Amino acid sequence: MKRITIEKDVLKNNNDIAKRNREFLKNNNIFTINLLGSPGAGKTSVLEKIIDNITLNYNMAVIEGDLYTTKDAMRIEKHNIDVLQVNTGGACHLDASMIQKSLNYINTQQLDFLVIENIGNLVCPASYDLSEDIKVLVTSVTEGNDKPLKYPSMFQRPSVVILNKIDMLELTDFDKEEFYKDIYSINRDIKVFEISCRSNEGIKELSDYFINRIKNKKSRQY
Ligand SMILES: Nc1nc2c(ncn2[C@@H]2O[C@H](COP(=O)(O)OP(=O)(O)O)[C@@H](O)[C@H]2O)c(=O)[nH]1
Ligand SMILES: [Mg+2]
Repeated sequence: MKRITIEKDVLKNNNDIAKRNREFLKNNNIFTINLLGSPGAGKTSVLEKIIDNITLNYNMAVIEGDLYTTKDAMRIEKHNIDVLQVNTGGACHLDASMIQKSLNYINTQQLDFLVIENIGNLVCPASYDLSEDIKVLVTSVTEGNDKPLKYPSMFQRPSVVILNKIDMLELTDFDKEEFYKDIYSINRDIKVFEISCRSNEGIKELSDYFINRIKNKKSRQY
């Protein structure tokens, strides 16, 4: 029987490019996150909330992944930071070669913090290394607390989970106890921030966390 394993080859190629990007980002001390989550979880809203806190002292840029539109990039642009829209034309995730190209269009000279908002999807983006320092997953109470066990690879790899729309908790049957039990059963070291982009709960703590990570990267303590 003839057989080829395409996914492995694709991922190896991706990892090779990601390695080169990572070297560049490391040499320039740019703390980079890969922001993941389902459509509507609040990825762009979280960015809109933290940008002002971060840019008080640091330079930030955003790569916005989307299938076809520039809607998210237009939201970020209003905050006067460097933003680049990457349209995948239907592909369900970003890959390292897209980031490699994007880096040519971003002013990386004085850049401290790079956010890559991935395509909204709880499956494919988990496998692709985009040369980030950490993966950050945004999930929200309106999605239900069963997502960690239903999409374990999405919860296994991130260092940080943002539980968004906490303002809606009372309106849903979201079971926090079960959620925490499930995510820690998948990833014991995961850090969780409960936030609301509506009431601003937890936004300061989340911003401070990123600021600390930016500082550590600059002093090369990772
Ligand atoms: N009630 C509530 N709505 C939110 C919150 N965060 C985002 N939303 C809404 O959720 C929808 C999707 O948000 P968006 O940031 O576009 O999600 P993305 O697709 O993950 O980037 C928008 O209508 C937001 O206004 C929140 O904390 N509370
Ligand atoms: Mg978005």
